[in-house]
Amino acid sequence: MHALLQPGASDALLIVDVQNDFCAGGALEVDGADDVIPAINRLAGAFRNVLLTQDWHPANHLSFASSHPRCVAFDTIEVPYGRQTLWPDHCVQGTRGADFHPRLETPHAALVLRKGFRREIDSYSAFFENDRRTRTGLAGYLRERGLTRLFLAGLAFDFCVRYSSEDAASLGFETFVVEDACRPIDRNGSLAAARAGMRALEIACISSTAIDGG
Ligand code: VGL
Ligand code: ZN
Repeated sequence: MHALLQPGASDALLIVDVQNDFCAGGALEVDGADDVIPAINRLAGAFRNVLLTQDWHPANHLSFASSHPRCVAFDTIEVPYGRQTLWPDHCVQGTRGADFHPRLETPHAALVLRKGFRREIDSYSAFFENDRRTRTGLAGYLRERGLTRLFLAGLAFDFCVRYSSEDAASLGFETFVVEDACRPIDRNGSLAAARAGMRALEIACISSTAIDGG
């Protein structure tokens, strides 16, 4: 029997993009997304420090296939910072699709970090935008608050959770991904690539049952 992880004062739960557009009936629906909400709510109850990310795009965002006349969703194109997957319009600022799922229960969340709000840069990671240079400020926030261990859950496992966890680990945070509280998009090998990328950085993929109260 392993000892349960005990969330403490220097631990934070980062809940990634649990928004209507990634959930059932949403514009970029992730299979099974709604099924993780009870686990995320339980986890949130076990942490004193809960932070949320919110994908938050302007209507004509560069990551939208609709912004590129000859492209369709899930194409990849070259943009000034490298390759970018194109998505259906999703999480448009101020729309219902960008709202958090109504069954997400995180009244004690301390921070909502919005990302992807610059028209010309997408942002999967909660730390660096897709140009890999523009910082969101999250590392400074965590350090200033003395939060050294980060647990991630949410959507999608192979995009925003993956890149957030990889950046967290690279920046020196002790990083855990609560895999049963995530769901992947799983397109064009993205799930296998995510597992390999996370393994290379020795990111611990754990079950919520390994967390006391989770
Ligand atoms: C995401 C694709 C586009 C995510 C956000 O939250 O994983 N994926 N925007
Ligand atoms: Zn997005």
